[in-house]
Amino acid sequence: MQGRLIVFEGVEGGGKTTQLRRSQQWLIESGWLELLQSKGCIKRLVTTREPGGTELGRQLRQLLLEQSTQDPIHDRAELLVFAADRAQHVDGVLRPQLADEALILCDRYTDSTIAYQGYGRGIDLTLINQLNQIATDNLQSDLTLWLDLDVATGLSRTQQRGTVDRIEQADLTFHQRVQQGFANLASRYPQRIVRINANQPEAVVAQHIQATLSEWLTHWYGVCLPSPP
Ligand code: Z5A
Repeated sequence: MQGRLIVFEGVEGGGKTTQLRRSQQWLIESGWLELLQSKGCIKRLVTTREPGGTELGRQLRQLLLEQSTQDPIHDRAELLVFAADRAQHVDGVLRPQLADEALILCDRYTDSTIAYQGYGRGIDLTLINQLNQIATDNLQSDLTLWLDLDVATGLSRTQQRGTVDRIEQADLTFHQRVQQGFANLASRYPQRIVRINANQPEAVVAQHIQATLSEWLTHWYGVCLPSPP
């Protein structure tokens, strides 16, 4: 059969990492993974992220997120480093895994570049779309879960962690433009982007994601979990 790429997107603190892990655990514990494997639909479940899904990417991630006051990264350089991380990730992880029938859960992908570097930094969107095409060789997500959270709530969550990275330090209006970017993308590409209301308790958000994943897995593979007795 065919591998699939599921991406988690949204502003910082939206719960992407939390929900990606919960989804991985749920796919295993609910029996979905076993069902999909036993029917020959997929071979394995893989989790990954951008930036930092490869060895090169881990080094690029460090450069992108650490704060250097002496030599700040300029906007176009930042865009190109994210693109380099993505090109390495697509060729080294995503395409080989999809070709080998993996179901992939990925923390951020191309929509982050449109939202952050396009809407946030103000770089031309046509240019970013071209660069995304080059970096991905036209590999799109099969499903993107947009965790839609109020920007101030997300930033206050990340500030509670104590450390704030270079991009998180940008002002509130930057993050509001990023949020608008995700909203515009969701209304432009409803066939692949599903909005998840992330302004809810973790377990409620997880239930919404699980319902969405069940629906899409059934649509892709023509199988569904038997209802509990
Ligand atoms: N970036 C870019 O600019 N361009 C690109 O092309 C790409 C990325 C690919 C990646 O850093 C940075 O790179 C990111 C975008 C930019 N910008 N920043 N900053 P990252 O991967 O380290 O950052 P992140 O993706 O924003 O992760 P995050 O800040 O950790 O957010 P999150 O993964 O969405 O949230 P979380 O870690 O799951 O949860 C955050 C906290 O909230 C944590 O304490 C949870 O326990 C708590 N939480 C989660 N859900 C809930 C609910 N429902 N209620 C209450 N509390 C919750």
